Amino acid sequence: MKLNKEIIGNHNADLLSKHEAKLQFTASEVANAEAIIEKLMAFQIAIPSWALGTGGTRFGRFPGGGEPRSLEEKIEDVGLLHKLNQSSGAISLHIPWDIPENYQSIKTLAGEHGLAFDAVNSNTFQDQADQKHSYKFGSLQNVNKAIRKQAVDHNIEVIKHGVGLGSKSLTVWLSDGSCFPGQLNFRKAYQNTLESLQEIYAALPSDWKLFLEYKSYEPNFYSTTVADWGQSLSYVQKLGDKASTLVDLGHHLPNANIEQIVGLLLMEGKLGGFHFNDSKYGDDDLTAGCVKPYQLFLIFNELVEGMDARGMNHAKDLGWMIDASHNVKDPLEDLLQSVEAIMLAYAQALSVDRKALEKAQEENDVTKAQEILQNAYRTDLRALVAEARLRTNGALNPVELFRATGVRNELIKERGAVTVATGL
Ligand code: LRH
Ligand code: MN
Repeated sequence: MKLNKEIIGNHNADLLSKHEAKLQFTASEVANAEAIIEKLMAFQIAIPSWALGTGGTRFGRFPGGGEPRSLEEKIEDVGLLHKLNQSSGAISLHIPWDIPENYQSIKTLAGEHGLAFDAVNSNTFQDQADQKHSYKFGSLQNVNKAIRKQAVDHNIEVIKHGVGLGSKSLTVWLSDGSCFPGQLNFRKAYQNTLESLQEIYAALPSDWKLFLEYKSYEPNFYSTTVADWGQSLSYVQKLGDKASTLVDLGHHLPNANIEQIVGLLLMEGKLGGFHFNDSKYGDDDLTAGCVKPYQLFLIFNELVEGMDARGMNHAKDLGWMIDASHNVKDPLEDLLQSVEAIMLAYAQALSVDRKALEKAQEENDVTKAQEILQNAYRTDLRALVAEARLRTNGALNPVELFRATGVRNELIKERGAVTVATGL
């Protein structure tokens, strides 16, 4: 399905006058509109290869049709998202769901779509058909050394695939833990996991990073061996400079203050990246910003403040990735909305008057500090995000154009109504 420059150009021409009126008004509301647009144009968010099909739960899965049947078709779908919003310039693969058979042809295809390869993800939370040992009782934590070795070898295999594709980071999420009190010796599980991670760390190329993703529960429901930011930080501080913590927004216990966690991990120099999504209850993997948009803004507020305090490059120095699962929506529409919500939260955080906020904080002027943040959040900056797309030949309204061009119907004609994409 080729969405070409002409189709996007005609779409933008129809919306241009209304856009320019909104842009002019927004620019009058915000001191640094131009600088914000520049930052947005440089900001790229990686799309998870495992979220291009319909997700499901143990209670059911309702496939929508036209789903990608191969890694090549997944790259085409991410290429299509990137053509629409010019902010999805990378894909994050999950092994073995997306093993690249031929690195060169996959790299060439990704290049044709303007895509890079972000972090590669290992998978020691499922047993593969040809696997010698089961991960039923964990992988890197397992009491059985042969099972730990199998999991370490898998992660080293994943690094190899990443090197072949030009990726520069490995994300390790461990479902390891226990379901009942007494089942696990927490100290031994930690030691086994650390030793195993040290073997994986030793296999990292010199210019690579290792992201250790924590999660409070599921699939284990009593303890998780990398359960929260403190435990992840404890591991990555022992591993070394190439290791840092990955924050998946859905992996926290209810009411956790994620923006504070982000601020402190940045301060420690151990924040590696994100899996953006949203949730109301557990690891719901919903569209970013769809339930707690103010929290997403507050997270970016900590990111802008903390990254500027360390002189970090916003676009390059952290891993910006989505991790979502789509049970009732078109996966591509859902991902377009997630990118939009993330770009908007970033734009709002960039519009915060940092000097005024710092002054209010130093004077304990709580109301003033709150007013500064809430004004930024309550100022509609969608025209700046749209302008960044327009200047990079993206669509002014990606979801509207996706629908208007009937992309999903085209994909169903091309791929069939009952196709299942590998992933969750
Ligand atoms: C675990 C997780 C992890 C992935 C998986 C697909 O919940 O967030 O990042 O490996 O989802
Ligand atoms: Mn995740």
